[in-house]
Amino acid sequence: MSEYRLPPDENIDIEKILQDLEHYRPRRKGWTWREPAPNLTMGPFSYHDCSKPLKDGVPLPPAHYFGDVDPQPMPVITTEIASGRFEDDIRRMRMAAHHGADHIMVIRTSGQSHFDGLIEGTPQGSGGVPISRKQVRAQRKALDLIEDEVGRPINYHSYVSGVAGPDIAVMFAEEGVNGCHQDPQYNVIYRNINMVRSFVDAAESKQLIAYANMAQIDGAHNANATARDAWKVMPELMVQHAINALYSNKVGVPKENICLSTVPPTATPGPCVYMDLPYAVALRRLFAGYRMRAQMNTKYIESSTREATVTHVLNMVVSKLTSADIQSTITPDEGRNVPWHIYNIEACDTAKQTLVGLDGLMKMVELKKDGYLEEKARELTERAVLFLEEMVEKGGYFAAVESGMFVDSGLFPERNGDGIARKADGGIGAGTVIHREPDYMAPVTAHFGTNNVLQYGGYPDDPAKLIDGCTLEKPEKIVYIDELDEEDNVYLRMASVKDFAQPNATKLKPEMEWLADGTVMLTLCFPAEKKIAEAAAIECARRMGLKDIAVISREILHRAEGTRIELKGKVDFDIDIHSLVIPPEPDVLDEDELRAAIENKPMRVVCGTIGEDEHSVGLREIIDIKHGGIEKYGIEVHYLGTSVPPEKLVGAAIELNADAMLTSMIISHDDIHYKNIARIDRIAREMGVRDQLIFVAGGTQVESDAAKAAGADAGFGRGTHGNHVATFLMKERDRREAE
Ligand code: Z98
Repeated sequence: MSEYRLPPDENIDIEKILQDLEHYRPRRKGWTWREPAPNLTMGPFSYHDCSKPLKDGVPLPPAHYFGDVDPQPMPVITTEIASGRFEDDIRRMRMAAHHGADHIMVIRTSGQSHFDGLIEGTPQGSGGVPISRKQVRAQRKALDLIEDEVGRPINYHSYVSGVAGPDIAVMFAEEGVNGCHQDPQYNVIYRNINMVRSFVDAAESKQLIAYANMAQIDGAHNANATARDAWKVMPELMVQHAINALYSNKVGVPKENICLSTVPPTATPGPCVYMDLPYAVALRRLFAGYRMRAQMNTKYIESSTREATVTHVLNMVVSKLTSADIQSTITPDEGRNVPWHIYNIEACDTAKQTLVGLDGLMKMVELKKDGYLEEKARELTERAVLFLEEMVEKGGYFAAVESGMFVDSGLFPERNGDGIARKADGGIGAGTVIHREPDYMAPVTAHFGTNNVLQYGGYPDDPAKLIDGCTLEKPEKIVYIDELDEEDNVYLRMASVKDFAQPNATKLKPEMEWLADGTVMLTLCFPAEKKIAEAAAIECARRMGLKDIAVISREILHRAEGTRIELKGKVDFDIDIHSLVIPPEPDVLDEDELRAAIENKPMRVVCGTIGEDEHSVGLREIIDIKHGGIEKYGIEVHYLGTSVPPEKLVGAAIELNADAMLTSMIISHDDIHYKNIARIDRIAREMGVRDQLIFVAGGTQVESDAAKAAGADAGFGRGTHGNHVATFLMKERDRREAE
């Protein structure tokens, strides 16, 4: 086995992952939940329902105010990855794991449901990745390394529905896949696969899911995503959950591995929590003991990331008020169809931020046990029971599907006649189920039904013993196929972007989903109506040299006054890494050196925010001893206040015989900050004191070079601390004295 370990600050080497895959064996099988961390304290805070922290991760942006804490909520966090190239997805998995994902769902290439066998090799997919043994192995192997790095097990997941369900289930059990979707109803309703075949296949698949201790997610949420009025299918959703949950449990999957795929069915601008919460309460009550996988509502997602994020957050409020064992973070990806790295990561952060932000909520609030919430939850349950009764009356599930009972957009028992009807003897794979012959023998572990090994001298409790173990116990019996397609495989794809591949890349290109895809996104705002703005945005992108331009979203700021356009395009140049000019890290003297220098030779500064600028917080951070500002080193600071006129600043510097002037400006409209810098410089020159005064300008929008060009000696932007400014003042004084 390879000894490759991930270097913490270097890129993953995909070539190393692909080496020796033939001999890779999964190091564990089965699903892992997060470990609770009761009484967790991190930095200045105590948490109430968080899980064990990560060994290494990327905290939320404001964490640096709080000692870089990165608390992890209790639910397993899912990220769905679907770029079509598994080798690029591995890099995204590493990013997602560092942002808190521990459930990686790999979407399949479109049409894989209808393949009636396994795919081999690593062809490129569309809308997802062709799931094959090699691809699964490579990703599971990479995840082993990634989980060592973050210090938490990562669950790997894909789909077992479809015509080749049992074949895939065997492969997943062999390869240590930790979770999967499996629901025969999905085949029947959405993929038009024959019902009899689907339910027989499901028994076999579920047996393997039970054997490998995988978590299973059902497909009920698809009714929500498909029905015309998604919120009206709530009773049916419960029935679909019930059918798959009970069927799985009877086959042998333990309840705690059976996850209901539940979606809050409504979305804004509907009063969604008012409608979704009773449903969530009813579901959790009816299915106590099963797990809840809270998927977000994707049915109504449009292309605004902001809007999708709010829906995600509202969905998680429902999760928090009820429960979620797995929280999905599908947010902008599925709805917007821009399945990019950045959206996976944003959505993981949205989940982490929301769930941690709501930590301890249920210690303070309680759902009402009477009134609307209870009555509505009860009403929905009653409608579901009536649905089930009608199904039984009709002659069972198959008859009910034939009559179009499912995915009808009426709120049961109301019917709209727009359900999806399938024939029991129709669909893909119809007539392919045959009775076992009396001498049928299956000397394999985890097979549904009779193995018939006894008559061949075998042991019914250990049927594979007859052949000295099947592939589940003896992975060396697996026939590993590297590649089948000479023109469509990972080696060729990687060769085509060889110069860009880390760790030894020589070139860089921006990317959104694939190495060197060259994709960029632009946000533009035009003072025009939608159609004009869209055409103008495309023209802008064309003149900027982008290729393959496509608009992603349009948002009206006002019908005539403004439209916001987001578009994507590709750049056709690449950047030579070695030609890049990387600015040096800020030069910072240590605290003792700074103190000693000031003690040796005191320094006095005058400062203020300038012009019409009332924002004093940033400047305070730089000067106040409390915030680690320059006073701390003994510098004498004269704070003149806010909105100080430039003349007054220079005048005060002369009057106090100061060594330096410090200004801060946040307002940057019409470049007023640079204009004020130029005025201060000019006044100081006119008064003949410029050479005696060091002049430092700061503010969030201040760029060092532009500030210098405008007339300051230095400019300090976002992220500056007192020690940066103090170091500059010391060094500049020394430099001037040496002249
Ligand atoms: C999700 N983003 O669930 P093909 N089986 C079941 C499914 O629900 C799905 C598939 C198979 C969603 C994804 N679900 C939607 C029960 C898909 C997928 O290969 O696309 O047909 O299988 O998280």
